[in-house]
Amino acid sequence: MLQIDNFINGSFKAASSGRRFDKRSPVDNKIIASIAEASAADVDEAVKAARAALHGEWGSMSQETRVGLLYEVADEITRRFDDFVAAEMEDTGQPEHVMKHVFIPRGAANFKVFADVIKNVPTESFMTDTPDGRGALNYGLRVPKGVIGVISPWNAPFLLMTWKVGPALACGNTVLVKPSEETPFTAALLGEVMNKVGIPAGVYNVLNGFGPNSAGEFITSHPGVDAITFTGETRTGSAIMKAASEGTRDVSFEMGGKNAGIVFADADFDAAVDGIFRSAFLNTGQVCLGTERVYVERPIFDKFVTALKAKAESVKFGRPTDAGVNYGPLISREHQNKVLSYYNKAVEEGATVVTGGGVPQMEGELAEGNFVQPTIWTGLPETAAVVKEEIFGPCCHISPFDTEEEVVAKANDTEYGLSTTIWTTNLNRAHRVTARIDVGISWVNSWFLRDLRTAFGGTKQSGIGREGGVHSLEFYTELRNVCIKL
Ligand code: NAD
Ligand code: 6OD
Repeated sequence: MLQIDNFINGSFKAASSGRRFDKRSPVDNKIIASIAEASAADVDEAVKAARAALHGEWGSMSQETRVGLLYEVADEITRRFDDFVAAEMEDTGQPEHVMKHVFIPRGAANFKVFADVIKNVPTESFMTDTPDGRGALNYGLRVPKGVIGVISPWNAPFLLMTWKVGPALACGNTVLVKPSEETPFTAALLGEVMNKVGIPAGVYNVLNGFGPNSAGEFITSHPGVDAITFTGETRTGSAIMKAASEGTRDVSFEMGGKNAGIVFADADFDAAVDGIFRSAFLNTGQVCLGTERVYVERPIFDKFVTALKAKAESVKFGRPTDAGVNYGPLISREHQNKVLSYYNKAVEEGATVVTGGGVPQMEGELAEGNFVQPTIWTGLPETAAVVKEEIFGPCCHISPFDTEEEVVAKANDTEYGLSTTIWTTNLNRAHRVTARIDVGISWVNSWFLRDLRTAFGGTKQSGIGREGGVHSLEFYTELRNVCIKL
């Protein structure tokens, strides 16, 4: 069976405690790997290695050499594309096309884009008048923040982990990565890539394990970790923020959402159905930007519900490697139970189940997998649990609306503020509505269309700070002002 060890100071190592945990396949729940669970001593060793790298070859490397190495990381990921696709597919159970077209290419792009950003974004400078007439030159200097703790989730493991590691390294930091316990494969593969291209030992470290009283907490509470970047659930963010308050360390948080999709009657109907189908059901609904609340203008409501139902019923479940399969399972049995409990709650709350609501009939070993049906509900009030709480599964509630005022109020009636997707052909309306919805990311006639130079993040309980483009530099560097009296 596959053994995955921690990656510390450029070497793969079993845990100093000898502890390991099992990794199960989402498609049949068989144990497919044994993972080393990092101890507090392992985390301490990684922090020391990361600090030494900052004071060693990595810290003194020219920017040109550093960004050149990051380009090589991206190229090596591309050379080993099939290995990364296979690893991520095994880990998540998601179909090959999602891996090949979104998750793995984005992982490689995350290294190149931020190498370009750090090379090309200037800092400010001011000439300052002084009473003696000689003046002073002020200029900004970006310096690395230090050792960064990167805590990642399981839903798009490689994309989300490299989205933080790419800019952190481009800015000259070193990292301790804690992949989700559910998806440790690609973080380990990236260790091989780092060694292959010659990233110095200690720059990239991977510590596997869980959250509380395990690698996650050991990293976030270690005083040698200078800042923490986290993607995951909002309540985990609260725990990490408490840990980061010791030593007043900086945090960047990308967290949960309960995002609204809004379809106006003037929308391109087919494009809107396709768009909402993707936003509600891609990756088996396990996308933070996903749309679990859909609002459709009344004149097209019935037609829209019928069209989305037909698409939801057309998916083909199975192993990602089987021909024709385009739909995968949820990540774990625990998550399947959570999603199914919401499916039951929707019925108890009086929902009309348009489609789905249960587990698909699977044959043989796949009957043990974490599959659930894409599910659509109508008829619930805005106060219903499945309309209010993040489920993180392949499901959405669809309600009709009559006015712009009404739909904006409904979209904003949530403790979250991550993203929205709006479908209309009226440009004035598009500008008006996006300006009024309280989220970090607004898509119009699209969803999850990403330009990595743009700001990414959430308002309210969906996040703290922004990453992407120059915004990543704000978090991953300290901006030092130098004032020289002339
Ligand atoms: P999670 O919060 O359970 O776990 C995320 C990571 O935090 C894991 O590595 C976990 O081991 C670690 N962790 C858990 N408790 C910890 C603690 N006390 N201290 C330190 N580390 C700890 O989230 P998940 O279930 O892996 O991911 C799903 C969630 O992530 C959803 O809520 C989703 O909306 C959110 N998400 C947000 C974004 C975004 O960009 N806003 C992107 C993807 C996922
Ligand atoms: O595209 C990204 O950069 C990003 N962070 C996506 C998040 C997806 C959430 O599941």
